Amino acid sequence: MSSEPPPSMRRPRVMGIVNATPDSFSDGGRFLAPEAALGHARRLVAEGADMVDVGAESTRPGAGPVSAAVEIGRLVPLVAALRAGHPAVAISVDTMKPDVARAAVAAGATMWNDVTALRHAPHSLETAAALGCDVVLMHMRGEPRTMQAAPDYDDVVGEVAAFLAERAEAAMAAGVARGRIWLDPGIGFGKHMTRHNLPLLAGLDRIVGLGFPVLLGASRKAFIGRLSGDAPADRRLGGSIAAALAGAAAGVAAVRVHDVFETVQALTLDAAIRHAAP
Ligand code: HH2
Repeated sequence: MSSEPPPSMRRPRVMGIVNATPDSFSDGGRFLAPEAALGHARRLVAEGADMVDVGAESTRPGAGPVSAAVEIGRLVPLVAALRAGHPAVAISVDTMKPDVARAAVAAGATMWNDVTALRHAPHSLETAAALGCDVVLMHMRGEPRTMQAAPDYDDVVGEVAAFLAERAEAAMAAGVARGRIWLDPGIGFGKHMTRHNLPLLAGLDRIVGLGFPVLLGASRKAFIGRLSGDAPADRRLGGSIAAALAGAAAGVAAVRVHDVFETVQALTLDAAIRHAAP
């Protein structure tokens, strides 16, 4: 008998977040020390993470920039140790710098998660093609420092979808294999808390309809706090799970989350209930 679950039991993969940064919005400073970051990554794998996303530069609005050398110094030992201990886990590196992506892939990362959709450096596109790893192209309006200054759209879902389709074309034209490309609507990146993030979550099926695997990152983001009495980042688990379930209903391929155990549980139950439907 095949161990592959039936289609109705399939759930999005869960990507656990490891921020080796002093200033990330929900866990800044907790995992900056190399042992703390590695311990956290191992815990996420033990809790059921299918993928781990490691980052060393916060994209929080107003966060300070980090040099490539500092990012590489934080990420490479972490990726190498994680790869050595967990040969099967997918390791994603959250960076906008091609030199950092190259060093992380050499150390064992399998995915480049770029919040600028390969627009940050002139050689981003060709580096992604040369590395041959999976690549996440995320939508962002503006740049992290200024992106939350009055973002405006006529049709947020249509504009995000058009941007992602254009970036996928650009990546393929530069030599990135179609099968390596993931898309991400960039919840919270140059989006009004509720006027843009909520329609994007409601319209995820249109992003999925572009024909690439979609990654959704809504975990603990500010719009969840805004909708729940300004709850702080560590009290946004319920809303984060609601967003992950919306992603599952729309057919996203993976969700990027801080709370791996609880998200795996929710998505597994969701899939099991749909499978049991008479
Ligand atoms: N969100 C954050 C960072 N990277 N990458 C993708 N592909 N999608 C996202 O939604 C996304 C991302 C922001 O969250 P976090 O890593 O928790 O915080 P910070 O950027 O402050 O490190």
